[in-house]
Amino acid sequence: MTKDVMLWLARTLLAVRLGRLVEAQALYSNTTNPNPVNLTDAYSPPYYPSPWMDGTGPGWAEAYQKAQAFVSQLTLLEKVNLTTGVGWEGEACVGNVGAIPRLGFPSLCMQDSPLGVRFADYVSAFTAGGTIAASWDRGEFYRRGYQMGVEHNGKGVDVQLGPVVGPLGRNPKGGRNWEGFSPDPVLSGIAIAETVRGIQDAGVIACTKHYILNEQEHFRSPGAFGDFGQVDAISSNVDDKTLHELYLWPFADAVRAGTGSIMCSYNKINNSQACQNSYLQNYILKGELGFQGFIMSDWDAQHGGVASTLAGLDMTMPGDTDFDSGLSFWGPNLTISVINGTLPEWRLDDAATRIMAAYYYVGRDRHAVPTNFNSWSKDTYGYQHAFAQTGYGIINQHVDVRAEHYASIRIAAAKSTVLLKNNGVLPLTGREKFTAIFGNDATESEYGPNGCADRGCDNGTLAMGWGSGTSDFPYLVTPLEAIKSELVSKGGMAQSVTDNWAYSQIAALAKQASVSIVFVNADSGEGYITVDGNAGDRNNLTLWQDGEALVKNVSAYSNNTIVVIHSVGPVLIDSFYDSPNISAILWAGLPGQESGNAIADVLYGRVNPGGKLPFTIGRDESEYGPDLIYEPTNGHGSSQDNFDEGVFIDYRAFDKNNVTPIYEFGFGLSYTTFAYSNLNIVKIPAGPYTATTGKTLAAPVLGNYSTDPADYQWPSNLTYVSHYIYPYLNSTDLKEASNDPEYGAEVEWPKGATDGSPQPRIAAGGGLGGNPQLWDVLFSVTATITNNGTVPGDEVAQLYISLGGPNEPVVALRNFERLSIQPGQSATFTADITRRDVSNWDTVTQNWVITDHKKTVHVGSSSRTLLLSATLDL
Ligand SMILES: *[C@@H]1O[C@H](CO)[C@@H](O)[C@H](O)[C@H]1NC(C)=O
Ligand SMILES: *[C@@H]1O[C@H](CO)[C@@H](O)[C@H](O)[C@H]1NC(C)=O
Ligand SMILES: *[C@@H]1O[C@H](CO)[C@@H](O)[C@H](O)[C@H]1NC(C)=O
Ligand SMILES: *[C@@H]1O[C@H](CO)[C@@H](O)[C@H](O)[C@H]1NC(C)=O
Ligand SMILES: *[C@@H]1O[C@H](CO)[C@@H](O)[C@H](O)[C@H]1NC(C)=O
Ligand SMILES: *[C@@H]1O[C@H](CO)[C@@H](O)[C@H](O)[C@H]1NC(C)=O
Ligand SMILES: *[C@@H]1O[C@H](CO)[C@@H](O)[C@H](O)[C@H]1NC(C)=O
Ligand SMILES: *[C@@H]1O[C@H](CO)[C@@H](O)[C@H](O)[C@H]1NC(C)=O
Ligand SMILES: *[C@@H]1O[C@H](CO)[C@@H](O)[C@H](O)[C@H]1NC(C)=O
Ligand SMILES: CC(=O)N[C@H]1CO[C@H](CO)[C@@H](O)[C@@H]1O
Repeated sequence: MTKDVMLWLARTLLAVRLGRLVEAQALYSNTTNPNPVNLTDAYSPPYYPSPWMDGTGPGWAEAYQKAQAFVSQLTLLEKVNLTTGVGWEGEACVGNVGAIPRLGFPSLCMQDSPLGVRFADYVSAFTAGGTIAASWDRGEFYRRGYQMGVEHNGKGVDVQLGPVVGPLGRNPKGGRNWEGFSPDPVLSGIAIAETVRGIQDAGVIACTKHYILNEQEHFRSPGAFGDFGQVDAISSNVDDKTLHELYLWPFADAVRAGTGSIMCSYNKINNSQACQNSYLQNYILKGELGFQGFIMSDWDAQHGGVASTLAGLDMTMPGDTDFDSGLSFWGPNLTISVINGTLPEWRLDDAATRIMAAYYYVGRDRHAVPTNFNSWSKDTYGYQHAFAQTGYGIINQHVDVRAEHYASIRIAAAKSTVLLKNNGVLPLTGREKFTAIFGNDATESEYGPNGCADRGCDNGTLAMGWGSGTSDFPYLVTPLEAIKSELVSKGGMAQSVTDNWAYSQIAALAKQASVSIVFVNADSGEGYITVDGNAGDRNNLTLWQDGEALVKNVSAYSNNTIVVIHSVGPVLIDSFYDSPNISAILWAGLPGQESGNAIADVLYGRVNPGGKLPFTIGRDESEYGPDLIYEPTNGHGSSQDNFDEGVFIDYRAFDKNNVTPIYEFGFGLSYTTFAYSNLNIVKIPAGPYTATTGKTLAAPVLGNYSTDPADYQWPSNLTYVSHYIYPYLNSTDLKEASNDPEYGAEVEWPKGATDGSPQPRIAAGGGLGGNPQLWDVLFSVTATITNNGTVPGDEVAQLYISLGGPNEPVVALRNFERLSIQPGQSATFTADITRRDVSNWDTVTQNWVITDHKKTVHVGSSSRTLLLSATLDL
C-alpha cells in the first residue's frame, strides 16, 4: 500500500464515521436560509423526518389507496424485497427488485434509457433529448415519450430510466448533456413534463433523473482515477436561489406532471452524498415539491444503509454495495434495521407505498406484460441470471415493439433540425448538376451502427452519444444513402469522399461539385467509457475527426458548401461560419435511426426547417463560464465545484457579460420569413399568494411485524441464486447477520428522523411541484405572427421576461409555441404568464416572491431578437 492510499483509507474511514456524527451534530440546526451565497465550506443542512406520501395531486389519491391496500398485505420481508435490487446482472433488466411470489407479484423491471429501450432488439432508436428540444414542439415531446413508453411496455419494462434534466447543461462539455434537453430550465421543464406524461400514458413509470447537480462525468462518484488514485465524489456547491430558479425548476415540472420515480445522482451536493442528502430528498423533493413517487438510487450511488433510508431513499439499485459483491446496504440490513428498532416501520411502509402508488398511478396493474428480453444477451436461449450463470432457458422472445414509430422519428428529427445560415441555396431542388458529399459523418461505421458497445466510439455518422443513455439501432439511415437515393432517382450526379484525410480526393471532387455537403460531428457520453481521450465529458468544443479542416478543405474549392453538424451540443465554428463559400449551415443534433431521411427532407425542402437552438453557439469555450473539473482539486477528497456563476449559464451568461454569440439561444432560420405584431397583454384577476400552513397527518403504519430474528431466517426450500440480494438473515444473531463490523455502534441519528407524528407543512409547498398558487395565471399574452414569404413554415414564437433588479438575467425564457403558418397568413401566439414566471426565490422567507422591480415581457424569434415588448402591470 502506498502512503497515499493509506492516507486515503484513513480519511475515508474517518469520513464514514464523521458522516454519521455530522448527521447527529446537525440535530440542532434548522433550515432557515440553508445555503449562504458564499459556497466555501458548503454544507447541506439536515431535514427529518422523511415526508410520507399523502396522495396529493390529481390521480394520486386513488393510486395511494390501492398502494396502501397492497402494502398492508405484505410481510416485512416482502416490503424489503420491493425496495431492494437483486444485484447487478441478477435478472433480465439493468435493475430488478425482488418478487413477491406469495401474491404472484413479479419482480419490477427498471430499464435504460432516455431515448429508447437499451440492450434489446427490435426496438427504435429515438431522437436524443437534447435534439428533440430543438423542435420546441410540445406535441413532439409528448409523442416521443408516448412511443418510448409503448416500446418499454411491450418489452415488459416497469420503469423507463428517463427522461433527464440533470445534467441541465451548466457547461457545454458535460458528457451527458445530450441525454437531457437544454440548459434553459423552462424549455427543459416543458420538455420533461410532456415526456413524463407521454411515457406514463403508455403505462410505464418514468424515472426523472439525475437528482441533482450532476453536471459533469469526471469524479461523479468515488473511485480510482488512474494517476490520481482514489478520489471521492465531486461536490456541486450551490446556493438556495440558484437551486430553485435554475436546477430544481425542471424537476418541479416533472413532479407536477406526475413522474412516478426520481433517480438520485452520483455526486454530492453541498458536501452531502445525493442519495442520502436529507435536505434535497426530504425537505426539497418530498417536502416542498410534494413528490408522491419513489426515489431510486443511481447504480451504486447508495453509500449508507440507515442514513439513506432516513434521508428519503425508497429503492436501491442495482441493490448490491458494489456490482456483484453479494452484499447490500439494504436487503438483510434493511430487515435488521427495522427489527432492531433503528428504523421505524412507517419509513419502510412509506417506501413500499410510494413504489406501489407509482405502479397504480400509471396503470401497470392493467398494462404489465412479463419481461420478454434479457439485457445481458441477445441469444434466444441463455441464463436468466447472467452473473450467477443459472436459470437456463428462453431468455429472449425477440418481440418487435417498433410499430410505425419510424415515421414519427423521421418527422421529429426533421423538425429538430436548425437552419443556422442560408445564403439562398437551400432548399435544394434535387436537380443540382453535381452533388458531392463529404465526411465520415455521412456514412455508416465499418463496424455497423451498433459496432461499439454502448455506442462508445465515433465511427461513421453520429446519431446518438455514448453510455447508458443509448439503445441499439434497428438500422441507421445514413445521410449518404438518403441523399444518393434522392438524386439517383432524378438522374443526378452524386459522389462522395468519406475519408476526412483523403486530401487530394477531397480537393478533386470539391472542384467539380456544383454543391458540396459536408458532414461533421462532435461526440460525448458517460464517463465509464473513454473515446479518443474524452472520459465522457468533452475535452474541447472543436469538431471531431478533423472536421474543421475538412470544412476548410472542401470550401477552399467549392463556393457552395453546405455544412451539416451532428453534435451533442455547441461546437466552435468561428473559423468558417462566415466564409462566403459556406453557403449554408445546419445543426442536426443526434437524430436517431432516421438521420439521413430527416436531413434529406430538410435539404430538399419537404420539411421547412423550424427548429431553434436549445443552447448558444459562442466563439470560445470560456464564454460559457466556469470550466469542468478535470483534475481533482482536493487531493483524494471531494473536489469542490462551486457554482459561483449562479443562474448565469448559457445565454444568461452571454447576455450578462455582454458577449455577442455567433448564434444565440432560440435562433433558427426558415425557408420563409415571419413578422411579429400586435402584442396584447390581458391581466387576469388572481388572489394573493398565500403560504401553505398547517400540519400533515401522522405517518401511516401498514401491518405489524415480529422482532424475533428467527422469523426472518433463510427458507430451507429456496432456490438460491448466487450473489443475489435477498431480504433474509443467515443468523439469529443480528450483528452476525448484518456482517457489518460497525453493527450496533452508538450512533445518534438526527433528531426527529424517526418521528412519525404530524409535521409542519412547508410554506412554498402544498401541491405537486410546489405551492399550487405558483401556477395561477396572472396575464394572458397574445401576438400576431405572419408568414410573409412564399412557402408554408413553422415559427417558434418565444416569450421572455426581464424580472428586473440588479442581479437578474437580462431576459429569461418563460413560454413558447410552435406555429405552422401558410404563406400570407397569420397565426395568433398565445401564452399564459403564471405567478411562478414572474417570481424570484426569496432565501429569507423560503418562498417565492414577486419583487418590486419593473418587469418586462418580450415576444420574439430568439433570445436576442425580441421584437415586441411591454411592461407588466403587476
Ligand atoms: C436558525 O438558524 C439561524 C442561523 O443559525 C438562527 O439565527 C435562527 O435563530 C435559527 N432559528 C430557529 C427557529 O432555531
Ligand atoms: C467565504 O467563507 C470562507 C470560510 O467560511 C471565508 O474564508 C471567505 O473569506 C468567505 N468569502 C467571502 C467572499 O466572503
Ligand atoms: C424475494 O425476492 C426473491 C427474488 O425474486 C424471491 O426469490 C423471494 O421468494 C422473495 N422473498 C419473499 C419473502 O417474497
Ligand atoms: C450491511 O451493510 C454493511 C455496510 O453498512 C455492509 O458492510 C454489510 O456487508 C452488509 N451486510 C450484508 C449482509 O449485506
Ligand atoms: C478536441 O477533441 C477532439 C476529440 O477528441 C479531437 O479530435 C480534437 O483534436 C480536439 N481539439 C483540439 C483543439 O485539441
Ligand atoms: C460559385 O461560382 C460559380 C462560378 O463562378 C458561380 O456561377 C456560382 O454562382 C457560385 N455559387 C455561389 C453559391 O456563390
Ligand atoms: C417453501 O416452503 C414454504 C413453507 O412451507 C412454502 O409456503 C413455500 O411455498 C415454499 N416455497 C417454495 C419455492 O417451494
Ligand atoms: C452470513 O452472510 C455473510 C455475508 O453474506 C457471510 O459473510 C457470513 O459468513 C454468513 N454467516 C453465516 C453464519 O452463514
Ligand atoms: C440496526 O441495524 C442496522 C442495519 O444492520 C445497523 O446498521 C445498526 O447499527 C443497528 N443498530 C443497532 C442499535 O443495533
Ligand atoms: C475508421 C475509424 O474511425 N475507426 C475508429 C473506430 O472507433 C475506434 C474506437 O474509438 C477507433 O479506434 C477507430 O480508429
